[in-house]
Amino acid sequence: MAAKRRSGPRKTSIKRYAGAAGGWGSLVGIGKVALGESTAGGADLPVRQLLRQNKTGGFMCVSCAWPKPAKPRPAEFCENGAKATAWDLTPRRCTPEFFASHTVTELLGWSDHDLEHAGRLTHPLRYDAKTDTYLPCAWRDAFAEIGAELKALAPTSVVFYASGRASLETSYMYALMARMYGSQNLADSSNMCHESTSVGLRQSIGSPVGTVLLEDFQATDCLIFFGQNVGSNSPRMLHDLQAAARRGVPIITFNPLKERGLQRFINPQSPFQMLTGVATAISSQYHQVKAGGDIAVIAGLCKWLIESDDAARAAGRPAVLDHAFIDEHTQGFDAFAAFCRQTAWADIEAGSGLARSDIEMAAAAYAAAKAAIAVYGMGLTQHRLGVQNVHMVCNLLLLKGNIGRPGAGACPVRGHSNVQGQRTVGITERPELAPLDRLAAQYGFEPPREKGMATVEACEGILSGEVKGFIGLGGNFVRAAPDSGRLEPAWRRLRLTVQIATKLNRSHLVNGAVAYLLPCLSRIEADVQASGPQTVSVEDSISCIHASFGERAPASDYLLSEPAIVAAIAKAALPPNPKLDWDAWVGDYGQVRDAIEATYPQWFGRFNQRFRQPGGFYRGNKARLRDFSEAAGGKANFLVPSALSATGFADEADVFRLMTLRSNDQFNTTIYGYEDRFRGVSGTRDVLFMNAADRDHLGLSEGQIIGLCTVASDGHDRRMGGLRVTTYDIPRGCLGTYYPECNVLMPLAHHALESLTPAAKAIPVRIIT
Ligand SMILES: Nc1nc2c(c(=O)[nH]1)N[C@H]1C(S)=C(S)[C@@H](COP(=O)(O)OP(=O)(O)OC[C@H]3O[C@@H](n4cnc5c(=O)[nH]c(N)nc54)[C@H](O)[C@@H]3O)O[C@H]1N2
Ligand SMILES: Nc1nc2c(c(=O)[nH]1)N[C@H]1C(S)=C(S)[C@@H](COP(=O)(O)OP(=O)(O)OC[C@H]3O[C@@H](n4cnc5c(=O)[nH]c(N)nc54)[C@H](O)[C@@H]3O)O[C@H]1N2
Ligand SMILES: [Mo]
Repeated sequence: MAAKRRSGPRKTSIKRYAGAAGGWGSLVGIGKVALGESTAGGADLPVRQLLRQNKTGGFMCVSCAWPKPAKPRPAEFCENGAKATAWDLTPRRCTPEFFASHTVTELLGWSDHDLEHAGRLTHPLRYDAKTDTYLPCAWRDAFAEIGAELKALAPTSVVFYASGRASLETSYMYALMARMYGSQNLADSSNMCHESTSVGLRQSIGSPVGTVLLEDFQATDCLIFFGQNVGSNSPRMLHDLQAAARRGVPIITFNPLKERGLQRFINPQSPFQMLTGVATAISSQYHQVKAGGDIAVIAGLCKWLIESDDAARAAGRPAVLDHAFIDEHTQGFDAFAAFCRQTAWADIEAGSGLARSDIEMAAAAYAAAKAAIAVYGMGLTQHRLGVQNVHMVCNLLLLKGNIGRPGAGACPVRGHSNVQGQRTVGITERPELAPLDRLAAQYGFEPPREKGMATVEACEGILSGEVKGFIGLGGNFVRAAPDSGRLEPAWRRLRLTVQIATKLNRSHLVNGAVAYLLPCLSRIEADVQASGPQTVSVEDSISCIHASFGERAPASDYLLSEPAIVAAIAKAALPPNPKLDWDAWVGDYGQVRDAIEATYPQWFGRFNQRFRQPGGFYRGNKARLRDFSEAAGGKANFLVPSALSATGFADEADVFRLMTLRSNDQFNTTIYGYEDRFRGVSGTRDVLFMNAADRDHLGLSEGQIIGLCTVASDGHDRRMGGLRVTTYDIPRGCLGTYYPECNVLMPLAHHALESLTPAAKAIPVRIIT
């Protein structure tokens, strides 16, 4: 199943990287992608576009969702944001001639990198089984056939997937179209990502999203990081961390790997740092917790806080916990405190892989801080007990009243640039999370009321045959989802696959009987409609909503905007509706924003007037105001975990916890290149990071090529080979390799309880030689 590489051999090297995050290395990294892209067609480096990135009046970066400050730096982009821009603005084109000379079967042998490297898609395409190629078609014919196919299918058998990049306007239209059609199967990339946050944070504090703003990073006294790789995945945050570190704020990191961005940073915008090479140390404490060990760690932190508080109060010293907050705003404290007191340090040490003294040191730093922020990412959410990981973060914050005051709060770092916003405007399979009554009144239709399919359920439906049609608004579903080895053959039994995309990827090649590939504008490009040039909007990781204006000439004259494509499919599949004029919406996205405002007046008041404001407008958050009325029982909840290990499987001899990782040279399934500079890996992605003691115990040698097989009892054989043993500073019993190549190993059923987030950070595997 692993795709072969088409591009020529690369020089492979694995060595320790001594540099800091940022610095000259980041400029070289930008240069490689930007030059690589521009030399293809002789175009200029996209410098003008980079200087418009994340600025008022400019466009919002298509890479991560980290907030865009009201007062941007001269260059408000990072290495990876610049790569994402260069990747979209490439002069390479993936034309009908390209498809005429490569069959789909041949392209299935190409790597993820080579497929996207073919350039921007230029024409609408329809799969032709006779020639096994994609052939160009007219937009009109494409929409007519898609509409007819959708009409013939049962609405509940069609999945409407969205990857988190599409704008608020497009996402609102897309969700509305799906519901008017009769499907609540609004699966989203966030199902594979921060769904554990959406579920867990809501249960703990009543808010599905984080509670901090950028200004809190300036006011905080302590930052705790769990499982988020800032240097690769949200590098602009390094500026906020650097400022905090310089103020002497303790930054305490829990991560199995020593990630470079969490260790030290050279600000590329500081001439002093660039010339002297003097880096800012980021983490003041770095604890290499075992994968899946965070519940144990946080139980230890809380145990120390609670027992220190007991002792302090008994001795008449000031309390360690914020009792006033706990009494007024929370429930469940006694049960949680009892759990922490009962949990033995030996179990905490065994579960976390850390020494008691290290956990105590972290707890003492947290206890001393007046205000603390907990930052976290996939290292917490992508576990069998991922939702409980999130509960534990909240428990820790609640003990000291660290929610709803300056410098304090929960900060889940979102992935795709508008993934949080897509949920805000209705992309959800859960009926209780969408304002269905309001939609019914606004548009005069009866929306589906039953729960739809999230990503994992969509995969189950594809495997069982229940799902017959799939529309993808961006993304690379087959590659990003678990169990890709089982999914791919099942996928081919689909009747209809429609992919709205900017670049070619593997999901487009594993097609249904009737298959369309519909190319769209990138957000960086000019989008001119009947009323003139259009602006779209996105919501960042801290719930601020920004305007994004593209001005670059489109990659091809045949491209349509995402709203135009969604509207055309809606018109073809749905009966006319006197209350909704899709053409008027496409002609003027301001009208879509008015419609969003009408559906969500609590967040989007005066949307069109406010959305160009520098720094975006904040749509508010009740938990931030210490209003926990939306949590069960109307108060913030201390929640007791069901186990100390988040992995969901018992430890067994020679069974490892496999973490699936991102390199510094990829955005999810988009592989820019083969340089994971921070981890010292160059020229290859086929590596298996492992501890030297584990390597020796198994009698393996550095560089040896081995394979992995998944430990599962469902009768499916999941294995991959060709991985190079790479000795690494990683806790014993843990392994690391790159996603998405390894997704063949991830069983569909191995997902977080309740949130169904695939448990990609601890897959039980054995090494095979
Ligand atoms: N350049 C770039 N930027 C991106 C992306 C990208 O691929 N490339 N992807 C975007 C998307 S969609 C997302 S969701 C985010 C993802 O960004 P992150 O949330 O940073 O996700 P990952 O890189 O998957 O891994 C997170 C970290 O978790 C650690 N980890 C693994 N297991 C555990 C554990 O059990 N406990 C703890 N404490 N740590 C653990 C890993 O070592 C790693 O450092 O980034 C977004 N931004
Ligand atoms: N093993 C493992 N699996 C994982 C993860 C992991 O850590 N480990 N992470 C999970 C996470 S956090 C996520 S978010 C998912 C990601 O899953 P997806 O969001 O489905 O995947 P991406 O790789 O982000 O999608 C890339 C494709 O999007 C298309 N695209 C890019 N820009 C645009 C645009 O502007 N418009 C449109 N219409 N299309 C565009 C391009 O065709 C490109 O090929 O993967 C998940 N899978
Ligand atoms: Mo994500």
